[in-house]
Amino acid sequence: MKILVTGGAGFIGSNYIHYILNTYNEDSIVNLDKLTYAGNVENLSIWEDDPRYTFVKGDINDKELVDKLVGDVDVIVHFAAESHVDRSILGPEEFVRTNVIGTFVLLEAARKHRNKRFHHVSTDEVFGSLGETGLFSEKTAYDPRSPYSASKASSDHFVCAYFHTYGLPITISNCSNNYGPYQFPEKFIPLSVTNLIEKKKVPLYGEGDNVRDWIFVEDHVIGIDMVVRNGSLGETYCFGGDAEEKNKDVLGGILNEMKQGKEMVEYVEDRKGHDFRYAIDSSKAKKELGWMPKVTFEEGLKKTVAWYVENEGWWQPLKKRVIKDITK
Ligand code: NAD
Ligand code: TDX
Repeated sequence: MKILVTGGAGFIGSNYIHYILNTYNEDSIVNLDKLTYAGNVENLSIWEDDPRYTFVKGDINDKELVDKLVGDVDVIVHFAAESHVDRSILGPEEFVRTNVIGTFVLLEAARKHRNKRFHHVSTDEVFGSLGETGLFSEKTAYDPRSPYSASKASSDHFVCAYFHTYGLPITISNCSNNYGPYQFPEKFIPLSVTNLIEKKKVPLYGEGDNVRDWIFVEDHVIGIDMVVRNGSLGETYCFGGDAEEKNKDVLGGILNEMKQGKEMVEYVEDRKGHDFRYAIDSSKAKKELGWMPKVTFEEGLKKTVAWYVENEGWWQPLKKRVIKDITK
């Protein structure tokens, strides 16, 4: 299979490319990435000389480039997006441009090239916010509440529309909060770990009572691969880690792992429109694809803390990039 990966220099895309190239000798990958602040081509430097891997620096909004690349592959696995909720609150425009229009550009190219197989990587945030009980599933109605989730919901709808209207062979996956190696240190877990390494306090929004369902990134990429190979066309699959945690307990676990005390927590103003709880019912993926999350939250958190401790040379320059970006 020749796969066009978009956004492969980001967190989940990098992990996906490592997994595919390590698992399947016969597959090759073209990685199209704009290298925004969140993209890091060095994540994949071990594949530079491998003939199965090609990197193309470019924008998914560049119609001519996208047309050329799509024409030359069997499958498109679409990760590229603006992905940080806080940034979408500060400036939503880029989220519309990349997440909505960029997805549309890719869909048009897939349609033009005689309906190329298209997998769209999406999020559980499109379903909105849960109260204390209940779970999101493939049947949950969309109810996005942040500019980020609204842009992802919009892209999901376009992908579905191309299946119903043009018969484009699509699948969609909606996943809960990922964590693990190569996650940009603006997201909660890597921000917490790297701040603590730097002996800085960790900002905890509101009372820290919001709940997320944490999935180790490798479990997510295995799920995506199963959908790409064996998923039913036109279908959505939800993936979650079966690991619901309050933010304050996640931070408690990190402090414990890093042998630091509660004085390192700084309670700060809450995020605007902060979704209270996300939790996923993955039974469809388990039943139809034989998928299961393998890494427990305790194991995954240990591995993640160890990875950031060992890879300071990876995240230090990225943290400087964020500070420059936000203060410019
Ligand atoms: P990320 O921010 O780490 O990476 C995004 C990548 O896309 C970067 O390499 C960036 O350079 C690239 N990109 C951005 N705009 C582009 C453009 N216009 N053209 C080409 N490349 C562009 O994001 P991530 O956390 O790896 O998320 C990947 C996908 O998974 C996103 O679609 C996101 O919505 C989805 N998702 C993420 C999570 C999560 O917890 N991180 C959970 C569920 C779904
Ligand atoms: O400094 C922080 N302090 C804090 O308390 C940050 C950055 C976050 N938080 C809270 C907000 C959330 O309740 O931690 C929780 C997780 O925050 P993020 O890491 O920003 O993730 P979230 O907003 O839940 O969205 C993530 O999961 C779904 C990804 O960023 C999305 O791309 C994905 O779609």
